[in-house]
Amino acid sequence: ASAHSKKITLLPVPFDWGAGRRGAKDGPEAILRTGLERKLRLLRHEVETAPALPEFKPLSSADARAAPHALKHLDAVADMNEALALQVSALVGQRRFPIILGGDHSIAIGTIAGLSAHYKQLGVLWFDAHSDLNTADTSPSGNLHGMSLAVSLGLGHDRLVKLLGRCPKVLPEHIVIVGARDLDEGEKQLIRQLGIRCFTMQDIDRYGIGKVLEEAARQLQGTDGVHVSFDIDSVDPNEAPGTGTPVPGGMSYREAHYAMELLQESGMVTSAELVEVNPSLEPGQRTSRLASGLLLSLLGETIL
Ligand code: HAR
Ligand code: MN
Ligand code: MN
Ligand code: MN
Repeated sequence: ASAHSKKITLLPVPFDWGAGRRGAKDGPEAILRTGLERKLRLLRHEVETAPALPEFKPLSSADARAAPHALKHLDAVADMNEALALQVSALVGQRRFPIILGGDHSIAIGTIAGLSAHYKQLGVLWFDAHSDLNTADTSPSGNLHGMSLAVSLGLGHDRLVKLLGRCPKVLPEHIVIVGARDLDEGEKQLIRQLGIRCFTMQDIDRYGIGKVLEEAARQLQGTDGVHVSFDIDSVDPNEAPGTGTPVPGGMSYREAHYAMELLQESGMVTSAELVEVNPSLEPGQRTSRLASGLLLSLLGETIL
């Protein structure tokens, strides 16, 4: 095995109660069907696919009452993330490189909680059309996948921010958002107030994705681990139509791949997750293939 070979564990998380519409729970299976495990082995990594996280569902009675609630399906989201955090923490403890396959973006709560048990200065690179920085007070939807980054900063319901004890899991100066183009008013205020580094699509237009990633890496100097949380809706809907909240004007196919290629070269990434692939929203496999391809670029696949 080469010097860069990793012990990778693919962890499927078939969960979509954090999103406004169902279907992302079938994302992990669709991504795995592309042959991701086999292709990662061709890159000389040691790879295992863990059993999928069990399905966590809202109790039907609680579900019925959930509609007016500002935090939809809180119990299911909290229970799932607690189980996920324990698994991710165990994997890092075994010196494995976790790749979490979602699932909607609320799973980042558990992933980051698990990582933060080992990385005291965790850096988070958040690729997303959105910033997922809402709280119960600012969320226009009550959907918890729009709040996961805020929760990781310690802002949100007690059951979520205190997972595994430590709060907050990550500091504002150790977060970089890339690809944003749909931010709610409360999210914009929080970004300014906390000074969070947020590279919007305009920044990518102006400076190019290469320069943006260079700046992102500079921002994350001094962290002891870097997690890539990749929401597939950061990519343009023409390339990634199979996702629940598509927003026009996203990263191109090559911009997204080049970002992953640069991160591979930097050697700074210690974990990754790929979320919001919803196979029910497209007839083919375009989006799951893209998702798989991006992870392969991040783990060392090159064109030549
Ligand atoms: N900002 C909106 C909300 O909070 C929509 C965000 C949810 N969509 C995502 N997250 N895919 O990145 O409801
Ligand atoms: Mn997201
Ligand atoms: Mn998003
Ligand atoms: Mn620092």
